Parts: sequence; C-alpha cells; structure tokens
Amino acid sequence: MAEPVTPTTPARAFRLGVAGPVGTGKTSLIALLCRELADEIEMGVVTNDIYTDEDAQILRAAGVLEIDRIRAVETGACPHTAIRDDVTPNLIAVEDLEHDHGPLDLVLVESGGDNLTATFSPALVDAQIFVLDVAGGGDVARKGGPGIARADLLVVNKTDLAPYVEVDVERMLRDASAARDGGPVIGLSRHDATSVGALTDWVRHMTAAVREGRHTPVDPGPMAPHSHADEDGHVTVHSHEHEHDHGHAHPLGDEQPVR
Ligand SMILES: Nc1nc2c(ncn2[C@@H]2O[C@H](COP(=O)(O)OP(=O)(O)O)[C@@H](O)[C@H]2O)c(=O)[nH]1
Ligand SMILES: [Mg+2]
Repeated sequence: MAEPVTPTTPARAFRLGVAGPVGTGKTSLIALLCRELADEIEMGVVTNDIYTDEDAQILRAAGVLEIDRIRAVETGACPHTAIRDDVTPNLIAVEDLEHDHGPLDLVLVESGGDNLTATFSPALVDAQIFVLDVAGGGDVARKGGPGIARADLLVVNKTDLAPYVEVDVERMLRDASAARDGGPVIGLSRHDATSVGALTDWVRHMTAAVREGRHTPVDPGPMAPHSHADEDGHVTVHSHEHEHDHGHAHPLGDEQPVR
C-alpha cells in the first residue's frame, strides 16, 4: 500500500487584503512588498478599482512582479461589495492566478479604497492590513472604525511627511495602538529601511502562520453606512450590515437615495 503523502505545500496561497482610504499608499505598499519579497516567496496581486485597472497598470509599470501575476477586478459602483458581500469576482481572480502561476505563497488583494469603512470578508482574505497616512491628519487613528480597530495590522504610512503636515507620529502611533487594544501598528515610510523591515517581517511571519495553520481569520466587522454617486450623479446611502446568503452586484435592501 502506498505511503500517505504529507503535503509540503499548502492547498492554496495566503490571501492578504490591503484596505484603507484613497491615497494612503495601498498600491505603493504592495509594490514595496513585491520588491522586497518576490525573490524569496511566490507572489501574485489582485487590484480592485471602480471603473479602471489603473492600480494594476501602476504595479505592472513599476516592474516589481511579472506582468501576468498582477490582475485587475473592476468593481463597478461600490468597491465594498466586491470585497465584502459578493467576493466572487475577486475569488475567481485569485484562483486564476494560482492556476496560472501556482503554487503561490502569497496573493495580495488591494481594495478599491474610498473612506474609513472598507473591510474584507474573511471569505476572501485570511488576514488584512488597514492603511492610514500621516497626511490624513494625526487624529484619524482616534476616529476608529472596524479596519482601524480590528484589521490584523494597522499601517500609519508616509511618516517621512510628518514634519510637513505637522503631525506628531509617536502620538499618532500611540493613539492607533490604544484604538486597537494593543494590536499591531507599524509606522511606515518607504524611505525608512527599518520600518520597511518591520512590515516585511510581519508579512513573513503571517505567511508562515497561515501556512502552518496557526492563524484564524477574523472578521473586523461590518461597515458603517456610506454613500456612492453613480455616473448620473445620483447618490445613494447604504450599509453592508446584513449578511446576504446570495450574491448580487449591489445590495438594495437598505439603500436610501440622497437628494
Ligand atoms: N512621501 C511618501 N509618499 C508616499 C509613500 N507611500 C506612498 N506615497 C505616495 O502617496 C500617493 C498615493 O499612493 P498610492 O499607493 O497610489 O495610494 P492608494 O490610493 O492607497 O493605492 C502616491 O503619490 C505615492 O507616491 C511614503 O512612504 N512616503
Ligand atoms: Mg491604489
């Protein structure tokens, strides 16, 4: 009788979400991770943009990863739906990447950011990073929200800009840590090698923890109600509080038009 086979590679890659407001540096952080880690672990990237594949194009142009390992999902009006309620297009993109380039160790998924409320469903990612930046103001970390409070890692980015925007980084990091009950927080600047090392060490550690089954995905919690404008300028407010057992492009049940 054949010996039972002990798997040496995991069944699938570690899926790591990167969320946070527009412009805080999610695409830059992903480019940084690819640049630092692609020689030692097998990686892929999935980006989410509302109408374009601009983030994927930026990453491809940066030359940090083989072009075909960077895939784009166009989310339509609500970027949250694609990472929270109906994750199917993202799951298909991740699985296609693994099929074409696997076995992969790590797939990074960038959310289409817009405000402080976006969090990934654990159905899509095993862990998530929430990205703030000092330019958004020193008090942002105190404002809380599910991503700030309960993402697996909070990054306070662009610390090199702190003197120009008059933010006390140490205080912002202390506030962030308090908002997270001591959960991990990294102050990051791509110009500061020590902070880049702290980020890559966290990712290495998590990749190993997921591979060895030592990590349990946690849902940071539902988003607060928020609004979107469609192409005709109509604005609707909705929330993602209710879990849906069926997939659809946009949950309509709790939407209210804003005039
Ligand atoms: N000074 C500084 N700028 C940064 C840093 N990281 C990102 N940026 C800049 O912040 C802007 C927004 O970055 P991007 O990655 O596109 O943000 P995203 O919208 O969250 O994906 C870009 O102009 C980046 O060059 C950093 O560590 N320091
Ligand atoms: Mg981006």
